[in-house]
Amino acid sequence: MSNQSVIPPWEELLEKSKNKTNVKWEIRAGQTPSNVAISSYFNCHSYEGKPQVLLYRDTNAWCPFCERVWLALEEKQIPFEVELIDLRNKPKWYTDLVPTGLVPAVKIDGELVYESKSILLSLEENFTKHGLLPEDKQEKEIALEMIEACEKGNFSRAGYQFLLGKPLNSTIEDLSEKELIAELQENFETQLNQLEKALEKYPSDYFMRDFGLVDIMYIPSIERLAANLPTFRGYHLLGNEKYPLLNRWLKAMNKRPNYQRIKSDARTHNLVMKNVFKLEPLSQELQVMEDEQENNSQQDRLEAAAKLSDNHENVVQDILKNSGIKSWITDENLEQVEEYINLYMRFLANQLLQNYPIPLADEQLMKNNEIAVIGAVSLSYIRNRVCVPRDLTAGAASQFKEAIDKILKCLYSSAF
Ligand SMILES: N[C@@H](CCC(=O)N[C@@H](CS)C(=O)NCC(=O)O)C(=O)O
Repeated sequence: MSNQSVIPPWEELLEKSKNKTNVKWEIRAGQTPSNVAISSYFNCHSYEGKPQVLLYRDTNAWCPFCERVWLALEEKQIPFEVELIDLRNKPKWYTDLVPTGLVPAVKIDGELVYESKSILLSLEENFTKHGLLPEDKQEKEIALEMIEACEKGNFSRAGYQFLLGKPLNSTIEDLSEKELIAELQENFETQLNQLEKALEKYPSDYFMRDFGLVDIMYIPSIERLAANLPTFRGYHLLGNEKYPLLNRWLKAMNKRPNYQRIKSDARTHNLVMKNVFKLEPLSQELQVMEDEQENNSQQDRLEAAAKLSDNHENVVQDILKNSGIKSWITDENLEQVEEYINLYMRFLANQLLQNYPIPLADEQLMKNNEIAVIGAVSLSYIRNRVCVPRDLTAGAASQFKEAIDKILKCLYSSAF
């Protein structure tokens, strides 16, 4: 094939992108997910021996409680290993180990700690560097009270009751659906007002004088509600003028590189709600308002290019197996189709790397209908499949989708 001149081989794509990206991951051949993020501590420090911390978290990285611990570990620059637990099929050794059977759990120097709040406090105790609690005694007391209040769950309970449109524990009888939603909205707004008041206390963007555990406790539920409420309830937290300090806080959180690295995106949160929790979106358009990504598009593109290059074998097999392509090809042309999928993935990795205004590929790839249809299906499939931050960080995923859209646009205008 003559495309070699236009699209570099995988080795070159990987070399060009991997060395320049700040994100590190581990490839897990034959497993799901096929790549997993590793402690960013390893990016900047050489480390010998076993890290002191082992984090048990959910396979998909959807768990809000795991997100707390993951963020704290990154903010405190603690090197850690990760063991993924499949929540739909929890291994017996895990339920034997952890009394609640829930994630997250950690081992710190071999000692088990579980429950996200206890883990956060235990990390503070064991790793004093990059402290996440105020040094001042009185302020520390206030922070601990706020952590307790968050742990009690009144805020997230009110948010999820409003999102789901039903009280979780009690029943409010004799109300029409409209009245019930109005009541649940009022409950939630009472909680939001309390957060707004709490954010007023210190002259900073955060709950306390500096970023810390209180912010870490709250961010996973607020991140999810900010994504889900517009889509499933038509209610916006982002940009809501009633909550300027909460919006300022979210902006400040989004500026933190460690948070950018571990957060999910609105699209993934909405897909989880729709597909796993079977919530009906208000419109076909799932994503109503995307939260802010810190603009670091070159780094994000490099991450996406590098992960795709490193993981291309798994990606190609995933497309072949799950995109539907297999149902309309024969055994005789399987190898050829696999080669084309591979080529389109290289085309995508190269586009991410080069950021061409008009994606550059061999004529055959763009203009031959039979070949282009393989590209269109493959690209559309992985565009919709990407799960944040399981497969890519939020910023990298948005660059990934942007590059795919550019290629698809060219494919449709030249081939079909
Ligand atoms: N209070 C716990 C809650 C942890 C939790 O509910 N984890 C969920 C995942 S989001 C879980 O492990 N679910 C599995 C199950 O219920 O069996 C904490 O803060 O760590």
